[in-house]
Amino acid sequence: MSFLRYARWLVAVALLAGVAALAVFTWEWWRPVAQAQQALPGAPRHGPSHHLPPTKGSEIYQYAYPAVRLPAEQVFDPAPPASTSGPVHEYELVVTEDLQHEVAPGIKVTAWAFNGQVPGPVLRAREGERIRVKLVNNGSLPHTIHFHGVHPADMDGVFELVPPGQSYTYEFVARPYGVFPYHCHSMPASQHIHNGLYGMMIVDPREGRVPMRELAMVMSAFDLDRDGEADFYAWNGKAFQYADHPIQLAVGEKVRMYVLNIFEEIMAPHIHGNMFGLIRSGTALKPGELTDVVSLGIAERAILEFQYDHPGPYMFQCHFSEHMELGLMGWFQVQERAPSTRRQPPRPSAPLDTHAGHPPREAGK
Ligand SMILES: [Cu+2]
Repeated sequence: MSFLRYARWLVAVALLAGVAALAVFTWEWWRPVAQAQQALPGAPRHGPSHHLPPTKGSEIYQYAYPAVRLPAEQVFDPAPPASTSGPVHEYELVVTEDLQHEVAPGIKVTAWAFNGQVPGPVLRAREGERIRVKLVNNGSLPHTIHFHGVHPADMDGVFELVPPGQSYTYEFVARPYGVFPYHCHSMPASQHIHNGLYGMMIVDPREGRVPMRELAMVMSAFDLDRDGEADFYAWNGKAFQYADHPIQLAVGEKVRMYVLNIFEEIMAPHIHGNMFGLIRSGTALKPGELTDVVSLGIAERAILEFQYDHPGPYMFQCHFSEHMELGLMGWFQVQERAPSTRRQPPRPSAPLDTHAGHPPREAGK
C-alpha cells in the first residue's frame, strides 16, 4: 500500500470517528433538555397519562348521575358528633391494615384505618376539657397518633411507637379551640398517613358555637397503583359519593362546614352559587372574611359558614380541576322551605336538625 493510499484511509477513518463522536455528543446534550421540556406543566406526555387513572373512575363519572352509583348505606355520614360538654371525652381508635376500602363503586384499595373507616372518626371536645384516646394496634407495624394542638411531648405521638398487639393512651387538655388533624406519625409517614390513618378533631369554644347544621369534610387522595400519583381524590374517603347522594339542605338553613386537607397538595374548597364566612383553622368565634374559595395547604383546615338563598343543586368542589374530575366534588341539593312555613320566623327553642343526608324538619312540626 502506497503512503498516499494509507493516508487517505487514515483521514476517512478519522472523519467517520469525528462524525460519530459529534452525534453522540449532540444526543447527550439535547436529551436532558428535551426531558425537562416534557416535564413542564402542560407539555404532552408519552405513555399513559398521569391525569387519568388506569381504572374506570374518571370516565364514568361526570356531572350527571353515573350508571354505577355508590350504595347509599356506604356513603360516609358527613355529620360530626354533636358538641357535648363533660370533664373527659374518651375514644378508642383501633388500627388495622387490611381494610378493603371502596374508594369508588367496585374500585377497592387496601387501606390502613382507624376503626375500619377512612377518614377516622371525628373526635370532639370543648376547650379546657380532657380528651383521652386509647390507640389499639391490631396491625403488623408500629403505629402512633399525632394530634395537632397544644399538649405535652409524650402525648405528641412521635416518640412512643405502639408495637403490634399493644396499646397506648393519649390524654391531654383540649386547647385551643379550632379544627385539627390527627394522623399516624410512624415512618414512612407518607405511607402511614396516605394509606388512610388520619381524621379530624374539633375543639369547641367553652361556650360552644351558635347551633347550625354541621358537616365535617376531610379532603384526601388515593394512589391505587402506588406510582406516587393520586388516582382518586375524595371528600370523606370516597370519590363522588356526594354526587351520587347529594347532601340535602334547605333554603335559609345555616350551615357550618369543617374542612381539613390531609393530602400533600394544595386544595381549594369552593362552593357554588354562594359565599361563605371563613374562619381559618377554626380559631375564632366569627368569620373574618367573606369569600367563595380558600386555599388549604397540607394539614390546613378551616370553618366555612353559609346559607343558601335559592333552591336547587349546587356543586361543592375542590377548585383544582384535576382533583374535581377525579372525585373531589359533590352536590348540595337545596330544598325550598314549605310555603306554609315560609313567613314564620324560626322558634328560638326549636331543636335544629343535625342529621346529614335528610331534609331538615319543617319549622312548626
Ligand atoms: Cu401507622
